[in-house]
This record gives sequence, structure tokens and C-alpha cells, in this order.
Amino acid sequence: MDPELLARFERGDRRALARLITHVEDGTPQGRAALRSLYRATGKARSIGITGPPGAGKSTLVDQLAAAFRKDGLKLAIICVDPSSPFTGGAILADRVRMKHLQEDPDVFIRSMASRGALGGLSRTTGAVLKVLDAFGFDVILIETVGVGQGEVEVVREAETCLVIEVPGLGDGIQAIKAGILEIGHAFVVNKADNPGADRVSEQILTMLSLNPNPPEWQPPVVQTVATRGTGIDELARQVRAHWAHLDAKSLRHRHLGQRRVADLSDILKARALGSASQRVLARPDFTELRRQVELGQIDPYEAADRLLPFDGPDEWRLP
Ligand SMILES: Nc1nc2c(ncn2[C@@H]2O[C@H](COP(=O)(O)OP(=O)(O)O)[C@@H](O)[C@H]2O)c(=O)[nH]1
Ligand SMILES: [Mg+2]
Repeated sequence: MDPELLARFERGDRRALARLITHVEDGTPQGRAALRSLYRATGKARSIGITGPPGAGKSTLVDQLAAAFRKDGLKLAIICVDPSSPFTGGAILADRVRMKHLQEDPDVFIRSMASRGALGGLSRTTGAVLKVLDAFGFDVILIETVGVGQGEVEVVREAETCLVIEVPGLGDGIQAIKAGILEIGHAFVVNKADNPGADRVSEQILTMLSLNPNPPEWQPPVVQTVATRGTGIDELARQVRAHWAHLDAKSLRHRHLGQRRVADLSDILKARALGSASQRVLARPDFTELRRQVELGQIDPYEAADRLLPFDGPDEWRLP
């Protein structure tokens, strides 16, 4: 326990920031205590989630977007969430060397998150790290994640603006664009537009968006980019700013923040309810015996659970 850490964080010390993030990722008592005292200082930063298949150019795009926002004088944090583990052999993506001038910029903070963290779930950990960066005073937080599974989709949901990256040449575009991904995108980026087929992918996305039976108030634009050359980045940055203006004008940002706060309440209550229920179960004298009987198949786990934790509510967690 380091009582100085929070004080140094509040003075703007980036080493303290990095250490606090580690505490939060690991779910240490100090991490929890810090989140609690920081919470009221959150809600100012803009968050942008960037998702898409591996190799689509997300990191290159993030670097370019970051450079564009730096021209506006905005302070930036970049989080790269890479859920791939060494066991799946896909961990190299997080190691990509970032633009040198971003790395040397004192108003840019770059962080890789490779672990699932101890908070329970990738999105929960990312949400907590976002809070820390927000409280530290960054204007914009860019979150890059590989769009492979539900957990990663949840990560971009933490952000108020979601960019979905597609590329030409991944077979049939319609097959490659999953329905769930269409719903979360506030802007679609067809990167590698220097490769053939970019117009076709853009048209397919526009067609799929037009098929939405409940068209949203915000019409997601489709922007073509060549991230390696910086082509289309100004237009993309313009669309992101337009989305910010839309969120502000319609009080949607306010609503999004409110929803995140209630989601946090739900998560905290859930963790506490689990903690106190498990304490009650472990304190029961018949726990060890019932556990043994379940293990041997002598009674079924439902029967044992009924005896250990008599309960007449629904077996689900829901907060209205
Ligand atoms: N031809 C072309 N290559 C690109 C473009 N954007 C990125 N790349 C390259 O694609 C590869 C993967 O890029 P990266 O940003 O690491 O992709 P990520 O896995 O989505 O983060 C790198 O070799 C990039 O240089 C682009 O617009 N056109
Ligand atoms: Mg990457």
C-alpha cells in the first residue's frame, strides 16, 4: 500500500498513473480505493472505441487519428486491448511499435492491456481503466480492440463513439460484417482503400445500414481511408467531431454517462452480493460434506445449492 500514489496521480504524475492502472487491472484493494475516490472526477473525457479484424490497420488508424486530435491540442490516451493470449499464438499485435512522435509527446499516454484482469471480464476492466484515464484529465481516450468476440464488442460499448474498421479483400464483405457489429458502429471505416474492392465494401455497408428497420437518429457515415498514407483521416476526424456534437446537442452524452454509472452500480452490487453469499455458504457446517456428495455424484448440484443457499428469487441478476 502506497499512500503517496493517489497524491502523485492528482499532481499529474504519469508514473503514478501507470501504477494505478496496474492496481485497477489487478483488482487490488488499493485499485478499488483509488477508483472510489476518483469516480467523481470522471465523465469529462471523450472515448472512442476502434474495432475490426486483426491486421485491418486499427493501430495505424489510431496513430493517425491521435495525430489529428493532437493538432487540436487535445490530450490523448491510447489503450490497446489485446485479448489474445500466448496460448492462441496471436499476442504480437499489442507489441506493434507506435508512431515515434506520439510516444515522445508528453500529452499522449499509451497503454497495452493484454490481461483479462481481476475485475471480472475484459469490458469491466477496460471500463475501470477508462475511469482512471478520464480522472487523470485526458480529453480523448482511444481504445483499440480486436473485433473477435462478445467480450471485445462489450469493450467498444464502453466508449461513446465506436468506429468499426473493415477492409476490402476479406472475401465477401457481407459475410465478414457481423450483424452485431453493424449496430454498434457510429462510423464505418473502409481502410486499405488503396486495395481493390473498397467501393464495393463501402456500398455493402451502406446497403446493410439502410436495411435497419429502426434507423437511428445518427446516420453512421462510411469513410474510406489509407491509414499508412494518412488519406481520409481528416474526414474521419471530422465525422468523429460531428458525432460528439450530435451527442452533446441531443443530451445523449449525458444519457450515456448515466447508463454507465448505473452499470457500475450493478457491477458493484453484483460483486458484493456474490461475496457475501459465498461467505455465508462457506460458513455453513454442512458445506464440506455437501460439496463431497456433489463431487461423488450422490446428490445433484441444484439440490446442494438449495440446501446451502435457500433462495426463492430468480436465478439471474437484473437491475431495473
Ligand atoms: N496497403 C495498406 N496497408 C495498410 C493500411 N493501413 C495499415 N496497413 C498495414 O497493415 C498492417 C496491419 O496494420 P495494423 O495497424 O497493425 O493493424 P491492426 O492489427 O488492425 O492494428 C501493417 O503492415 C500496416 O502497415 C492501408 O491503408 N493500406
Ligand atoms: Mg493493432
